[in-house]
Amino acid sequence: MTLQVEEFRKDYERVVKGMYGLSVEEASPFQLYNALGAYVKSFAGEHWSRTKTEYEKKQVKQLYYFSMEFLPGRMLKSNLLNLGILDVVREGIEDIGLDFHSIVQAEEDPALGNGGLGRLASCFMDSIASLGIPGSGSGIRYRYGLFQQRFIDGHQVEVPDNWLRNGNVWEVRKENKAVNVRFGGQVYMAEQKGRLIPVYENTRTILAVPYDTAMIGYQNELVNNLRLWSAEIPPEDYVHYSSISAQQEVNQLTEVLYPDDSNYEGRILRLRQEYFLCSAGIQSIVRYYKKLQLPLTMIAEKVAIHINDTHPALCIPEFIRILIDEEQLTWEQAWESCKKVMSYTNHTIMQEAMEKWPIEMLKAEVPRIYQIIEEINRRHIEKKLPLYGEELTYQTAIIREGVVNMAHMAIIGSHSVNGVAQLHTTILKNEVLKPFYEMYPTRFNNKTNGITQRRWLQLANEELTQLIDEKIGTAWKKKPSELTILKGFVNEDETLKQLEDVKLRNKKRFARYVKEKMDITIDPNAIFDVQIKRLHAYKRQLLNALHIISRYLEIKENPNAAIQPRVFIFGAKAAPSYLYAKQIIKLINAIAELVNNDPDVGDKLKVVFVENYGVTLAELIIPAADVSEQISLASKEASGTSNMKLMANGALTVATLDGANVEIRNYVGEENIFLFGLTSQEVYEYYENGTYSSRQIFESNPRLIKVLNTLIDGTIPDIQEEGRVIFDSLVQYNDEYFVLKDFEEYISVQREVDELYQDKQAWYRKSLWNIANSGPFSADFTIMRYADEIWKIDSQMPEIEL
Ligand code: 26M
Repeated sequence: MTLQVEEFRKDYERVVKGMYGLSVEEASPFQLYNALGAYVKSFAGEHWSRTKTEYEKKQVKQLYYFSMEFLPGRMLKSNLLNLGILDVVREGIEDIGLDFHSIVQAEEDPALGNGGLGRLASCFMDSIASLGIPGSGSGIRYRYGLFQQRFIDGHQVEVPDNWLRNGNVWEVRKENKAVNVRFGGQVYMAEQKGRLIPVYENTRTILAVPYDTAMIGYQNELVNNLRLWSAEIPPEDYVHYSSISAQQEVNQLTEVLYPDDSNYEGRILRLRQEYFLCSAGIQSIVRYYKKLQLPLTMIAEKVAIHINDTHPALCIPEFIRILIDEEQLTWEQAWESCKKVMSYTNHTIMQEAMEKWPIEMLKAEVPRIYQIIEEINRRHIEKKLPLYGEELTYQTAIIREGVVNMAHMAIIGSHSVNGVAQLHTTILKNEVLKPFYEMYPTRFNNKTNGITQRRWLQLANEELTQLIDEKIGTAWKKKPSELTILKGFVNEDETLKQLEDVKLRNKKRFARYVKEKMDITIDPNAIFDVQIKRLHAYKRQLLNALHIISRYLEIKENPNAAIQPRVFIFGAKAAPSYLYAKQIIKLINAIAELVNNDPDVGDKLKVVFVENYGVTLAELIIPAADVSEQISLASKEASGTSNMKLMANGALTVATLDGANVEIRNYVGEENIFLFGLTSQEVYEYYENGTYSSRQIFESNPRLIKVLNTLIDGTIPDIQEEGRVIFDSLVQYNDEYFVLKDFEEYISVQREVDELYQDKQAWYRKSLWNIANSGPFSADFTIMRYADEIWKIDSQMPEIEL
């Protein structure tokens, strides 16, 4: 069925009139957006219901991807693209005389995630639908998303993100699919008909209401589901909710996303959120499975549950609870099914991010779940002790020193544990999870992350997409491996020039944004150097900042020297409670203030720290990037995904050998990436022999002395406190992330970047080479491997070939 422009126009005008009683000329951009959204939803509705019916009729095995975070970005354009009607709709809108762009911009960007992990979940949802894999997402419908970031005097200030203020056209409330989730109280076991069943007292019941959003496959007529749960007071239970405080507790539950992606704090509300998602999600899965009229002992043949980091790891005991308490399976039956059904992805080796819940908290909030965890732990120890001895067994215990170690539970209760890049998986096996690897060697596997080129190339960079189409045709859109055909063009001057033109136009577009929003003028002919990711010490935005200071000092010392102009672009939110990260934001903003207003500097150096970085801004920045900063301390960044997005858009990578930078290096070759810094092995060696002395490096490097002194000598305005704290962290407290150690090599590799940029042809040859090698980082590949090797789920599109 192909949509005609004329037909669309008529339909759309009717929808606008029907919804608002207005003509398209009278309607506001938001109204026009909302009406278009409603139109798109009804357009997809047919496929949505057909997909669901098909899955049910064929009784296909289904995946449930549990994640506390999803970061889908604006959905209008991606839905239009995937439905194959983007061009027709855009043309129709413009024929009417409306501005398509302003309609697109009227959509809120749902920030229901912190960063990499949440965005990965959304890339995966797009790939799962596009590959025809029966699968749905399971998450929380936070009333407020990740805070919006403002800068006041260069300091981060957080503003609540009221994203649902004007409603959400994509969601469908499914009140009839609501389930009850029980919290608190006491539980004891009583005998009934020869079985032990739990008896609950004084529990509070909260209603979990699902809101479904269509996950539309790429031009394949397939529509999956993203189910987000919202907490409500159960209507029949008003007696328990007469007090204001009881009502508030319910409303609080799904009120706001926890904004910390690096530092775990054992907050009771967070625990409730996690259990709420797990219980609602698992109940809904079991209810669906029972509709199929198959024995519960065979559930693993129809259901795969994936837990995105440990945040939804309570799926494991909740699954056991439902099967034994409510469905009367034996422990052994439930446990065997559980392991077959569950799989787990680890996203971090940072110790401070590991979830460990105090026993007392679990007992108080989810007493029955705690009993089950105890039993899992008891059986684990009982079974492994004779096989592995005390030390190893103790190291793998779920319950230890008063806390429940969620990663341990996730590994023991599932059949697959995967890391998110080769190096990360190796470190998990050999260091962080070594005892588990000894115990369960076959459970461990790698699934290097990926990105969806649909959003990050086709939608974000239409001009590059068009250029690629002209060169190699359009098959790469369904078969990302075909991007390698571009390798045949690296010696074609015309192609390189066209690539340069595309990049320049994208840079101009971003420059307009910067001018309008920040009133900073940046020269599109300068190198656009981009670091976009959450602010964290291990990601070393500070190293980038020190490089900028170093360049600034060079310019000041020698104002007339010819130097390659560069614009340093940052986008980063800091967790509200992460003081050091906020101090680095203030530092970078202060450097920007200094540098951008110094007449000696002019266009040679500019610093732009965009406010409120998120998916929408990423879509604007990434196509405009020349340089991709991937400079985490080796071993610390599990994978990174902005590295892949930037590469696919033709940026050259400045990188340590960390996370998926290793795979990027392997594909593009050493000559097409700027590597520097310690290797992860060297980092581990320093840990072992404890010989790192940042002070020694500082004192023996005159450039470092000059650069670091600007933090404390008043050169940089208004950073008395921050400058001192940061200086001390580097010199006094031995520089936890080896910034000083890697500084000199970083500076020198950046000089190579400048040199290469003098030769545009050489530069764009490498740029095109990077684009040509970005195919393997398609999330479609990643998901194929998850589906084949972990979930054992087939695509509904047998002909598919990537
Ligand atoms: C934990 C407990 C309480 C509150 C919040 C959290 C929490 C939330 C998000 C902890 C970690 C969170 O995210 C971590 C994350 O984004 N990790 C990144 O995952 C990406 C996808 O695999 C990788 O590419 C990044 O390297 C990794 O840092």
